[in-house]
Amino acid sequence: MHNKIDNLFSHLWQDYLTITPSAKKVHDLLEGYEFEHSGKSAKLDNDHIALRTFNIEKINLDKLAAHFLALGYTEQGQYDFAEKKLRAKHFEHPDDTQPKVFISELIVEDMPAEVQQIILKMTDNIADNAAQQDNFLYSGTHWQTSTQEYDILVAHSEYAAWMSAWGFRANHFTVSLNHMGHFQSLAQMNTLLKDSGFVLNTSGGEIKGGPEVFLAQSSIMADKIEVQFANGRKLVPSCFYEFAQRYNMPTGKLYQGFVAASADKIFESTNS
Ligand code: OOG
Ligand code: NI
Repeated sequence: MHNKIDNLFSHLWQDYLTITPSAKKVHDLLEGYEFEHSGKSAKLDNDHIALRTFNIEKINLDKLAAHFLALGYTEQGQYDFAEKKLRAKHFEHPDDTQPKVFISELIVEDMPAEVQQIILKMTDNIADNAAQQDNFLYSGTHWQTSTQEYDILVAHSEYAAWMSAWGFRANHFTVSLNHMGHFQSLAQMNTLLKDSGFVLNTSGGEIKGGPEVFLAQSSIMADKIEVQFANGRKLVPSCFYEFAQRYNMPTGKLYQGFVAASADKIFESTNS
């Protein structure tokens, strides 16, 4: 089972790296920094990944989640983002050294008619059983959209536009600060990131949440990558890296959930 989980995350990671040049740079920077300052060779620990989709039956949140349920994960939390027309669930493995998974879906029927039309056209030709394929979670787009369609989507939903450009893949990995020797706080890590030229997502502040909600999070803005659309190329946001510090609850157990108010702002790391 663990080999299968490792194998899935390794595919997701490789796919993510191909469109997120900053991720490799951040990864090397933090591992190097840990080694220099704590003397031990350090391997970064991934707190969680996130996946996105549309609430269209054949490819909805539950279809993506099925891949993780088959690997022993269970559903642990539900979140609503009324303004962004999104809902989400998070999944955990009984072995809490395995990364958590955050999956969201856009509520398509709550979008304006022209947005719904574009999404239905994009997803119409996807086979009913496509989401069951082993590689579905890192299969990218299954459609061709134009830059005009992207522009219509982006005006109404950054999330829908991101999906049109990138499809099914991890949109971020997350460095777990709890597993690092040198860094004591997210603020300290953010300073290193900024000094190294990375741009933080400042929506809702550089640090979202904190000890009072048992989870502090920050992220850098997504890289911008040229995408081949049906009618030409366009530079659009791809994926980003997140940083998370978890705190013990009064029970003495480390909090494993997410925080809706913070997640709402983390989504904006792929805004154009
Ligand atoms: C997910 C945003 C939420 C978190 O850690 O709160 C999230 C997304 O951008 O798809 O990852
Ligand atoms: Ni996240």
